[in-house]
Amino acid sequence: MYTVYGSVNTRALRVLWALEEMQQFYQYIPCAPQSELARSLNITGKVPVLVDGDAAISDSVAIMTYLADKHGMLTHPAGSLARAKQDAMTFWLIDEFETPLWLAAKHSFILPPERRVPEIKPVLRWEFAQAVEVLARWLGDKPYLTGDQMTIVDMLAAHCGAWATVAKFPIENTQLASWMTKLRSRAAFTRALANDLPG
Ligand SMILES: N[C@@H](CCC(=O)N[C@@H](CS)C(=O)NCC(=O)O)C(=O)O
Repeated sequence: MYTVYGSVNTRALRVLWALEEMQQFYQYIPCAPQSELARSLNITGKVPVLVDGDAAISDSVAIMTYLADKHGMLTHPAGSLARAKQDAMTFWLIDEFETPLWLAAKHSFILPPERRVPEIKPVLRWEFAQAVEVLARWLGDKPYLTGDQMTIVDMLAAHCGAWATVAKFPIENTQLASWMTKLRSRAAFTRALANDLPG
């Protein structure tokens, strides 16, 4: 049985979504970043954390990759060329698509107020818009980023798309935006989100 620590308004949502897609049993424990609990599980105090047996694994992408490899789902096999391309896309998404969103969050509400530089935000919006266009070209007319098969890289992109909406970073490419919305309309995503509903 897996245990996920975090909350659906953090990158933990990616992990919950992956577990739902893979139809794995898990326990969900709400855990705020930098709480005592988060620090006891992860030296950085960040969430999400996945506990599997005696091991606590940090980093949403590391966790998704671990689960995908372990269950042989939502990934191309490790060691294949298709996987190398999937991984290249994953790292690009983190570098270029997620980073402007993360920096905007840092300079809005995460860094100590005296360290925030609000003037950076227009540059981050511009960088994000560039990345949107690259991602749209990468997707092209394919059903998924790596071809016909949905993988964790599609989920990562769609999760960042939801984050962008909340952060008011527009995804002006309508084809890409509707592709992301379709991914997020999957039943597994809805079930993952429901983890934080009352009752
Ligand atoms: N690369 C990590 C980033 C984790 C991360 O920064 N999580 C945020 C919540 S989404 C957090 O814990 N922030 C608190 C902090 O940075 O101190 C991942 O993908 O899990």
